[in-house]
Amino acid sequence: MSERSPFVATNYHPLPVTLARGEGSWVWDVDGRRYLDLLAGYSALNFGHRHPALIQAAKDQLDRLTLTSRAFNSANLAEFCRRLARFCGKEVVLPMNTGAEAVETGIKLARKWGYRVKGVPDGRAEIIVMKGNFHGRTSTIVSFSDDPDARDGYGPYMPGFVSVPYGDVQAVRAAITPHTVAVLFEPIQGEGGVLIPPDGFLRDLRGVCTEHDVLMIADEIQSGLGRTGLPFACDHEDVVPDVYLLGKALGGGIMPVSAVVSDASAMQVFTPGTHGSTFGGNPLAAAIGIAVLDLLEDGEMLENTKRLEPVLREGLEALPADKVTGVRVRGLWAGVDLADRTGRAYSEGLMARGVLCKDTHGRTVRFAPPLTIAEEDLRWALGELAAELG
Ligand code: IF1
Repeated sequence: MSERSPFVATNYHPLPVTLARGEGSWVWDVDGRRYLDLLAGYSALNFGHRHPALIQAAKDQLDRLTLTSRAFNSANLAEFCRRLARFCGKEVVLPMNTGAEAVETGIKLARKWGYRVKGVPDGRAEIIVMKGNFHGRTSTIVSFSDDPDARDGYGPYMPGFVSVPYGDVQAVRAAITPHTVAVLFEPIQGEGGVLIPPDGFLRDLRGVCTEHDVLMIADEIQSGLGRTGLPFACDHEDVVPDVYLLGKALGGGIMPVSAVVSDASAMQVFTPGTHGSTFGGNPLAAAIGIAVLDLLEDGEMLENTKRLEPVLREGLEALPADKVTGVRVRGLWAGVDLADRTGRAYSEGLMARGVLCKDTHGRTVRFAPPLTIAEEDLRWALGELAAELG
């Protein structure tokens, strides 16, 4: 039961598996076969499938109120924003839905801040981005992608972005002009293959942004909310960006919930009517978001991630050296470069063994299990990874 349907648009090429049920780190296909989910919805399922506390929070809210629109206040929006701001060490939260919307909101914030606060001449704002980035699929965002699949055929492209090599702070410095309003970056590049920048990059970038009065905008949509064993990937260098972009796991794997989080000095550029969303910050999203923050603040999730990181690393580093040319691990997030096959072929082989993961860019495969994964399940999967390499 895995045929393609002619009714489903062909913008994806999924593995030939059709899932019907999930619980924790495991999913079942329509024939009842069980798989360990080592992709976890690209980190949207950081707490696993149907975490009981998240499902309960959603069910309770479904029985009260689901949507108000922002034309009216809802009881738990303020609480969600207060909790998320505190979690981020920031002052103000602007809720949206998808990651791409959070990125778009960050771009709008940076431009308007540039014109209204920094004094950049209207229409001239520049934003520095990194080569190999992935920030979403809108026509503006793909304008500064260098992945031909994501970008080609969608012009005319949005101007105002300057791209520099990832992890190269000198290149950032050289690209800054009086019109630069922001640097938008992923603290770890997910689609790039879980690329970790050189030590000190985040700290140096923080310094450059402060020195030149440029907003440091961290896209923590995939890297944040526990994936790396700390609340944010920026925490690994004790760096606090000016703006956090959050999504994926914020919705608990139940629905899209994203947010832009910053201090009031930047966020105040948004006045009534200048930005918004029908669904952003809706009561159901807020209830789930609060339950997600409860889980993150409880600490158990981060503990499990830190405890299992060495298990994942040692398991991947023990894979045969003639079959694996690169291994990158941070928290429960890994990219593995293969010598003799594509990531796709390897993912298909692993699927047949009951392990689900996803390729990226040809010979790379990435793993991002739920942060709740049991050690024995992870160890079993690592055995299958090795066996599949032969
Ligand atoms: C697809 C990748 C992952 C993201 C970062 C913003 C967004 C994403 C750092 C946009 C989204 C996705 C979306 C999904 C595949 C995927 C992905 F391979 F493309 F890079 F996760 F690794 N910033 N990532 O990673 O968030 O609007 O989707 O909610 O587009 O096929 P979104």
